[in-house]
Amino acid sequence: MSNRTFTMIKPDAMKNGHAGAILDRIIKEGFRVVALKMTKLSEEKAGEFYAIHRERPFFGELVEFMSSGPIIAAILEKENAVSSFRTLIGATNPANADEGTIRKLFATSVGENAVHGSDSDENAAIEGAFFFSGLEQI
Ligand code: YYY
Ligand code: MG
Repeated sequence: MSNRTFTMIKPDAMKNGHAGAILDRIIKEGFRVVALKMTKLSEEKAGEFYAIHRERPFFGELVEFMSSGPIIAAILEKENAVSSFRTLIGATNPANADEGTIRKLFATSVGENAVHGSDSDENAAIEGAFFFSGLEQI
């Protein structure tokens, strides 16, 4: 089991001023920041990142939203990082997210849900490498 996951603070949370609170919560929950940057995805890059969802009805909106403003991308380290972080962020739809989770606290809607979290060790590695070179990982 890998001890790393990958996250993005999405454009809604950035625009709504929640980036600091979200990073603070992540660090207080015991995740170590391995790599971190603010960037903005082009539509092409957002489509590439979410290629697995290409056939889903929400794909167009997802790509438009994820390229609509800056994001913060980060690689995080903690024991059991992928599932521990998925628990911390809560369900995809904030209406179904547990009390106290990041999505319950900060998400706007199912589409604009504040944060990304990798769903497997394999995807965590792929997604981390999408944004960061080995030299950028401390
Ligand atoms: O991993 P997670 O982000 O919780 O959900 P996914 O099922 O991987 O979907 C990725 C992304 O797509 C989700 O965070 C918001 C968006 N989305 C949507 O807009 N509408 C849906 N019904 C499902 C997902
Ligand atoms: Mg997912």
